[in-house]
Amino acid sequence: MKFLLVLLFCVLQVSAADSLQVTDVFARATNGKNGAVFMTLKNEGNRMHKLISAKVSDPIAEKCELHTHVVEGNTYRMRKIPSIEVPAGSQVQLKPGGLHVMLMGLKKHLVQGQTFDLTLVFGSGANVNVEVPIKSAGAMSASCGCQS
Ligand SMILES: [Cu+2]
Repeated sequence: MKFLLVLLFCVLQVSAADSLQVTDVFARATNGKNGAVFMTLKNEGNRMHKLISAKVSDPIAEKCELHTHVVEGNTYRMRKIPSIEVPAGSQVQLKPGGLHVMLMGLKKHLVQGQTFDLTLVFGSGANVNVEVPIKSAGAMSASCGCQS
């Protein structure tokens, strides 16, 4: 019985974020007030993961928001969304012109070649820390209204 409880505890522990892989993380260099972070979220588990917020350490930006792009007429507009869902067994790409983590109120420029730390917060309560490399301003497609 005791063994079973220990086993159960272990299963609960690993189910939080271990089935989720965060890859291809990057931000684009900017001198503007806002920046954007992109990545691929891959869910190899058997239940949904939901990204509900993100955090950066104070000196970088005032806050982070989860954004998507919607088409209104001929223009792409960013819209704040409450969460990004990653269904079991699938992957979701955050990329220029689509979903992204928005850095609001940048307190310093994002300089190509530098990195910063980002914490991804999931609905399960799991926090995943990633290091974000800063790529050139036009990295991966140029058609994004993410800057300023
Ligand atoms: Cu945005």
